[in-house]
Amino acid sequence: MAEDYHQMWADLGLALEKHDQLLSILNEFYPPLFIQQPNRPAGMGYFDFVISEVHGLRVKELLDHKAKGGKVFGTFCLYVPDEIITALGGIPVGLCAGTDFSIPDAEATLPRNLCPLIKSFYGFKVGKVCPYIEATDLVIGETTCDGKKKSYEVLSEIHPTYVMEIPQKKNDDSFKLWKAEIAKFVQKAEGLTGKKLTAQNLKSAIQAHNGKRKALQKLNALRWAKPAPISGKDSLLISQIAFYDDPVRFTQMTNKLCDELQDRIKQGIGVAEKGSPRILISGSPMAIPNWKLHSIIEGSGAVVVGEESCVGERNHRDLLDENFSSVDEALEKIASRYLGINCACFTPNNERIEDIKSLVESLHANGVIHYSLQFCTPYMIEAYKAERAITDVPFMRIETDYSMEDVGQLKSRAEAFIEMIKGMT
Ligand code: BJ8
Repeated sequence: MAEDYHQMWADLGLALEKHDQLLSILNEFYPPLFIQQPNRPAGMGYFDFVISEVHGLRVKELLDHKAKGGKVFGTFCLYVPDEIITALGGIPVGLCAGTDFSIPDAEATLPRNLCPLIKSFYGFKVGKVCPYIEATDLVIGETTCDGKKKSYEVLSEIHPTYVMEIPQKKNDDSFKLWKAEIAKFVQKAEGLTGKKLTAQNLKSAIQAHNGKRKALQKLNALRWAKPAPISGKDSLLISQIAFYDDPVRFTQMTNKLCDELQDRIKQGIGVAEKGSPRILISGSPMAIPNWKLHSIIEGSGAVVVGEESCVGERNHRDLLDENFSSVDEALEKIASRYLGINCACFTPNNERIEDIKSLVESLHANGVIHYSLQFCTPYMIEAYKAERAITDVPFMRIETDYSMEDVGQLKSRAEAFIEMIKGMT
């Protein structure tokens, strides 16, 4: 990091020694996983810089924003409408939830048999190792899976938390409930920020978030090329950074990288050997710094070309309609756009299975790996439907957590899967 941020972290109340350990683990893992990848696009330099400053520069930006009277909102789910927060002058930040480092602290309170993503985020708070959650004025939770909604009750005892009620079905009644829930959230956010939502401030916020989505769409469209011009690991990293970087800067830098990737495609430059199997990953989200499965797959001779995931396609696929003339009309469009996210917490959720099928085709994928975090029941059960529907290419289910204990076993399974695909192509 360019600066020494220890005073800032101390002011946020972090457990400094433990936090230093966390950063040193990250500093040890990151270069071999990312920087030393062969034939890497030069535009990844910006994203390496963001990671080198992961708990530094961006946190400082959030605190500078707060010093001027602005508010920071923490989120854990795609269903929280970021545009409303931005329109009210707040900053939305997707919070850390992707490492087993924070899990032992969580297990002192939460059950062991719980999704690692939930234990990780709770552990970041109780273990005092996440400057982002400490910088937030409010965490916005949601009633998606049982583990999350019950954990928000526990979190609310130690951090300001507000929970949005997410419907479980997609029909007219659910839409009404969801729209009313968004209106309640607007009231809450207006109260916190002291600002009023207008068609004008919403429009510019939507444009900013759509700009980010368009850049991510462009990036992911370029992965459809043969050979893939960027690794799955780097694409995943960019999708993860999208949740907390400044949206305008992120959009500029991602678009710049896309220009470079376009040149690489013209010149036939790829990141994997010609004929490497192309894998689509589908399932539970991979919160930063969860790079486990991508590393295993790409270390086994394949390339990940897409993620049917909330840290991936589900986040950027649908833009928000910018044509409205009143706040009410805008909220209707916001409700509609967000209810189109095909999360396994909904029932039924057949649209997600259709999404996987269409991605297999458009990405020219040679195989699908269905990824469920351990104890993530919605995705674990939906894997069955996905497996039955994907008949054109090989399909493999994986359930894992954030630990390194099963890496050897997962690697053997990934290698066998990739060899099987090679034998078919
Ligand atoms: S919209 S996928 S981000 S809820 S926490 S469901 S991994 S058991 S994160 Fe999610 Fe919103 Fe849906 Fe997307 Fe499973 Fe873990 Fe629950 Fe999870």
